[in-house]
Amino acid sequence: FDPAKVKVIFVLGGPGSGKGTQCARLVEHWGLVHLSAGDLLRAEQNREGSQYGELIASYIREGQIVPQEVTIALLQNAIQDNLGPSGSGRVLVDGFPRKMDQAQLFDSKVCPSQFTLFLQCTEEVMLQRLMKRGETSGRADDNVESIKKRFQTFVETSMPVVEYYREQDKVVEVDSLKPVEEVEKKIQEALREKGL
Ligand code: UP5
Ligand code: MG
Repeated sequence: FDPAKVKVIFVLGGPGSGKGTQCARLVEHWGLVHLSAGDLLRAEQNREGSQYGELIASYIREGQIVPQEVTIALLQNAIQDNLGPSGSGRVLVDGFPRKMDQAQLFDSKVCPSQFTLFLQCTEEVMLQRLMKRGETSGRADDNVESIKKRFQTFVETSMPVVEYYREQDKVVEVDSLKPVEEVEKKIQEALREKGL
């Protein structure tokens, strides 16, 4: 696809900060395309004949970041498949990039991002939300052991990406401790401000 016709917004935040919830709302009210890197990886894991199934499963359970070439290829295909007939689109990329190598490769080789939406939340609240969700989600990483590892990876590996974009003045930060509707309102204001 032609990167000049595509607007990419990264959505970052700790595990359980509300990325998926907020992206779903933006799809409904703004007609944006929502691609969750985690969802794409889980789908690939379950795809019959995938050579990456076991690799993805073990990285996700351990809260580690799957090697970037796998995730970037999945995202690239998904963007391509979700663009309008003219090849243009506005895409929320949820839960990516969460490691510096992914950020640099995506921006330089796939499509430079417009900005990053960062959902700020506390570990205490995120843990509560994920444990609750784990009662029904069926996700292999919604248990205390995996959640702790995901938190650690987020702090050590993914926060540097947020800081990298912050230094470039490309981060919009929203407090996601607030109720879903309030968070959404703040995000909408930010998108308007960015002329989206
Ligand atoms: N909830 C949401 N917002 C709320 C609010 N404001 N008030 C009260 N409750 C709220 O929300 C989580 C729960 O909280 C839900 O029950 C929701 O109702 C409630 P959700 O919107 O699902 O949060 P989200 O941030 O999307 O949480 P998720 O668990 O999806 O975050 P992760 O970042 O951990 O998961 P992801 O799927 O992105 O990644 C999973 C794994 O995939 C990673 O750990 C990693 O191993 C792998 N991965 C890679 O390797 N590379 C990548 O690039 C991406 C993922
Ligand atoms: Mg999610």
